[in-house]
Amino acid sequence: MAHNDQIAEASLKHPIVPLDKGQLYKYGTAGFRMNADLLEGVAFRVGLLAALRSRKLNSQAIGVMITASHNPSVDNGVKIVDPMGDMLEQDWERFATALVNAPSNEGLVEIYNCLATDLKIDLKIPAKVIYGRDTRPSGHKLITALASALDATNTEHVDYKLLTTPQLHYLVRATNSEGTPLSYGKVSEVGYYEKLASAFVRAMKGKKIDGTLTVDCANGVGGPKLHEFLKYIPKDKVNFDVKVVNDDVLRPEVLNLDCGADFVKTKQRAPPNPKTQAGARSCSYDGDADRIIYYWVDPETGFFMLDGDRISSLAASFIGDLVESAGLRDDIRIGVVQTAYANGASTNYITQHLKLPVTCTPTGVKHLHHVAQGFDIGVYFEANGHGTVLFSPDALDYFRNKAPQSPAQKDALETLVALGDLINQTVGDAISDMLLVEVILAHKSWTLRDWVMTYSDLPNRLVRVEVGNKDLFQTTDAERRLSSPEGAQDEIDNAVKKYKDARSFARASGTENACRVYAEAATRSEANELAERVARIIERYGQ
Ligand code: G16
Repeated sequence: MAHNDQIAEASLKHPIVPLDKGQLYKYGTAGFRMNADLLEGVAFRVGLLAALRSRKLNSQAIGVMITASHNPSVDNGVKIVDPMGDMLEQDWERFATALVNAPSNEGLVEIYNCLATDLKIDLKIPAKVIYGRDTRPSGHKLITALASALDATNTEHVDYKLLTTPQLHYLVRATNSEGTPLSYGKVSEVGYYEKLASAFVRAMKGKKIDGTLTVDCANGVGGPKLHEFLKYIPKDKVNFDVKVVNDDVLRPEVLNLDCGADFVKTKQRAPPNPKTQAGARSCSYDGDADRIIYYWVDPETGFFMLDGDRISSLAASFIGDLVESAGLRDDIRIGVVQTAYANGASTNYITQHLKLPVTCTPTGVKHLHHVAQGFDIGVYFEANGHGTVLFSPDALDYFRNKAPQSPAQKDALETLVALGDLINQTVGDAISDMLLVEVILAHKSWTLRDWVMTYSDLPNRLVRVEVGNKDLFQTTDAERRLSSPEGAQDEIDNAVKKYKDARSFARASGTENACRVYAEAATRSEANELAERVARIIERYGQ
């Protein structure tokens, strides 16, 4: 069989580290993610799978992103991107797991060949893999391991070096659609900036942005990339005043440290450094710039946060109005996708006020994306700020080709077309989502305070709980209930009953070695108390 000796030889240089207590490596919420010291062999083996996947899909380019996103800098991660720029097809996650957990070199070659035979993959046809990494120093070593697997399998590969995660997703789709009628844009980082900048200008339609936006880049790759992107906005067309903070990528230890979207969302406060000026319109990205949270500190009432649920309802409402103005309400089906973390008030607002259907999926944009694809316009956001809006090719065609009956209709159709280019269609993208929010606020002449006024969030609290073995915790009902360990869900139910308008659930994180507990209740103190109670239950069952 092809490549056997090369794989065996190269694999010796990038060995897999056995995990404690016979545990297995798992393809989690966003690929393999853990302490970077454990990942060299994983990156090599993911390279083998990416090559197989490319050959299975008639030599289309597959992406591999090296990032641990919101995790601390000692961690890293490896995830695979499918040809349209979406996440690896879920069926293939178990193949990735099988390859990565192969116990020996011989076992690895055997599983590789078995997969090729079972999946009817012709190992002689060309394969292509493109990849990028965030700013973590461990990224170099992992890229070397990945490239070594690609060389061993005679796979063409392109190293795009430092990228945000959504930029790699863009490049994968652009590569595979190049020269076709569905071309997604130029196959380069510059192509990404040009596409967003041009769509931003068109979507703004001459509207003015009010004041400065402060962007906290979590000291991650979003910092240099945002600086770069801003150069592409024509100042004479849009006056977008951005102050970039927490953009230090030279000291790895400060990545995601007391800043960034995850910090703001979980701590429900602004990053302490630099001090957020009262009233300043602010947002935070995460370490690989695929999540965004808006906020401001009110001089009188304190901190206000506009998270993924808020962006979702803002986008759904604005796009719904445009569809209405374009006279397409009966032709275009809009749907919203959330997870169990969505604030109950946002779900009520979307279903009752916007009159749009809401679907709940398990955590992980890979789940939300899939459901959103079932609509003409699918709006999906996780509360943590990770999400996007998908326009079906038919909907985009419709917007482009419908003959407007009035100036208002023409305006709405043009804005919809521009949004189709502005919003990253492959995955949640902090830069693109930020531009979307800025466009909407400018069109509505809204401040963040106006945006907050649309509805009141139910007080909520998210707690991270360290447990001995997070795999004990299995869920059902889109992660809203625990199916094991036995008895844990009954105890959570009993705790919830003690509070008014309350809800709580627990699940194992797919990106960290911990469980997460979410609680919502009528008052802040009750939400805090309930979250602590449920956290104690999880601690006890997780020992
Ligand atoms: C990843 C996923 C998100 C998910 C988050 C947290 O985000 O892409 O969809 O919400 O992990 O997942 P978990 O609760 O399982 O740890 P990121 O930004 O870290 O890649």
